[in-house]
Amino acid sequence: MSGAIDTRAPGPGHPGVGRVLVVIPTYNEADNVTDVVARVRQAAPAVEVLVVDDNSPDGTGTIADALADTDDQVRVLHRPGKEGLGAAYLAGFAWARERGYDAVVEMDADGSHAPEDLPALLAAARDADVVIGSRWTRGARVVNWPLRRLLLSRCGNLYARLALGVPVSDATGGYRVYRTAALAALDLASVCSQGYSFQVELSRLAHRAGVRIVEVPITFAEREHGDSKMSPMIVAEALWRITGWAVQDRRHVVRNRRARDARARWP
Ligand SMILES: Nc1nc2c(ncn2[C@@H]2O[C@H](COP(=O)(O)OP(=O)(O)OP(=O)(O)O)[C@@H](O)[C@H]2O)c(=O)[nH]1
Ligand SMILES: [Mg+2]
Repeated sequence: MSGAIDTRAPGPGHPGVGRVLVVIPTYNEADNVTDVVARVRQAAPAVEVLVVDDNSPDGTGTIADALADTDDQVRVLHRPGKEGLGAAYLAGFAWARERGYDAVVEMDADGSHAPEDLPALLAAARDADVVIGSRWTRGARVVNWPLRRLLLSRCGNLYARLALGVPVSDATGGYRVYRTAALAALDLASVCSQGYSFQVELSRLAHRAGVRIVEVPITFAEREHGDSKMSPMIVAEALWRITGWAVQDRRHVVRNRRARDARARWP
């Protein structure tokens, strides 16, 4: 399924949050997609799932189609080729908005984001606009991650916090709930990230829009099957984009201060 609006009956909705769509982007996740979808359906039976597959050469899209054929609460959005995590999520968000979902969840297909943590994230979404499943808040656990990945995540988060002033411990984390009303308040048309800077970009937009952001501790585990799509290019993209946003934000502050001073001189 891709372009046409699906007319199947909407699901019953998650208590206190409403209709929830869990968006799972996939690229070569044939060994993971069945398990992660089954675990989501088990952990939060009222939610619906959208697998967004970028024409994975390993046949992930066909496996996802078979899951959708046997479960009305699972759908698949097929895209013609690999365009990065950010583009896949934006397509999933648009799909959710067109169909009137109340909240969307971002979740990796590789098992790093435990579907069993989803009820806690959704419970927090009753009183928040954005819920970030955090690896770096009290009560969180990170399992089996090599030291270089731990350092990369810690340093990336420190840089994002210092450079952008985003008041969260895990601005790079990709396990999240967004209320669709809050997403509508973000300037998604301006989003340009492809890789994991997408998460930082949305954290910055949410902070600037003044929506309520809360963090919930999660257990994050290294993937057991398939290959990571993390690459030096993705790290480089995050570095130069965060630096660019920081410069932009500083210019904005300076412009505002000058305008305020000018107004004070000419009452
Ligand atoms: N549709 C789509 N999904 C993607 C693309 N790149 C990555 N993904 C998916 O996005 C999720 C996160 O990708 P990972 O490879 O796990 O990258 P990561 O979690 O940042 O890196 P690791 O921590 O090393 O696993 C997985 O479900 C991937 O299959 C893409 O270009 N298109
Ligand atoms: Mg991963």
